Amino acid sequence: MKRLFAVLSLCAIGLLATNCKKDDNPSDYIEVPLRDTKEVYTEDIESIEKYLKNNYIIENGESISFDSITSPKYSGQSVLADDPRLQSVIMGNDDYLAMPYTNIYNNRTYYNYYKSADTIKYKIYYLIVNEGQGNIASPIDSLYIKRRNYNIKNELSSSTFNGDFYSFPPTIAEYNSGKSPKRMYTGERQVLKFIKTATNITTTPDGTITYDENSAGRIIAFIPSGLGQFNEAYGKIAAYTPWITDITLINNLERDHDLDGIPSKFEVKEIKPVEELTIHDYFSYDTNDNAIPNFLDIDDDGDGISTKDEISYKDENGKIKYYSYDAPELKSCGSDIPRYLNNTCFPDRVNGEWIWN
Ligand SMILES: [Ca+2]
Ligand SMILES: [Ca+2]
Ligand SMILES: [Ca+2]
Repeated sequence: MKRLFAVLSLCAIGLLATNCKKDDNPSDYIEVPLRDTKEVYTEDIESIEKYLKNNYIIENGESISFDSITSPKYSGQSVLADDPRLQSVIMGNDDYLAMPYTNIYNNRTYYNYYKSADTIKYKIYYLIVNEGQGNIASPIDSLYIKRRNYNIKNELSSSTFNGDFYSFPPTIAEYNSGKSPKRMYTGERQVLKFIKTATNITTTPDGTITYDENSAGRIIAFIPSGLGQFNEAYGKIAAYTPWITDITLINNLERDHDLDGIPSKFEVKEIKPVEELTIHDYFSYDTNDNAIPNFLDIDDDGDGISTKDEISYKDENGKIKYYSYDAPELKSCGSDIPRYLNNTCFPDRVNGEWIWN
């Protein structure tokens, strides 16, 4: 990840000219020059294609592993490259880093976000083991998955046998709770659009998730390091090497990332009835052009009145309630644009309360 968001590091901001090395203090962090993204990708895709010609999949019910044709166990099985399920797709690097922070003056949480500078078009080979029968998850849903990752020597690097919960980006609620949800690499997240969640998902009081076992989508993908760890080794996956991921998608959870009362799925540029929404549809939708996309922005039109206040009203008992994002009441300024997206439509403040005329 370091490469993708180098702009964040002290190195990139202040010390680039000296390659982050300060001679007066030998304990200072020394940044190793990163390798060229394109050069690494060329190597990675070559390794993946070679891997696919020289390895085979072993499927034994739920259990899946990989082995080489040079292994003593090999007995003529077809290699992955000849598996009729093998497909490929070209993908950009759609990684984003969204970092919430709390403004000490008003104690509110805001986000900064950074987009990857990588422009390479990556080829991802993948194999759908099970399409799944539940939902297609949106790119910003939180996900409950099982995952096993391998290096291209078929060594298991990490495994979430019982499933794990991942958020992208982390929500304000998660941030405030002090928990840091796990984050999937972009290459893994992007291939999940090819499969669906499970059905009949229930959570028992002790937090165990149950679902119809055969209904969960499962995909295996062969991912170049540029869409993942790149220069940082983890587990048995070395820096600058591709990896194999075997993901079972169990559940998706829609979020309200900025807690402004509007579910993130409605804070998006356009509804594309045929095509699935992409991550860019969310991150590029920024009504007030303040470099914070609406789904992460607590004041979407930038008029100084938070979206949550703009959609609120008092019921007959004086209790504060909230209109739905598309309620006709929000078109109170005679425009079709709801008032939380219209910076020319704002209320008067009378005795500490917002009064809409
Ligand atoms: Ca929201
Ligand atoms: Ca918002
Ligand atoms: Ca506003």
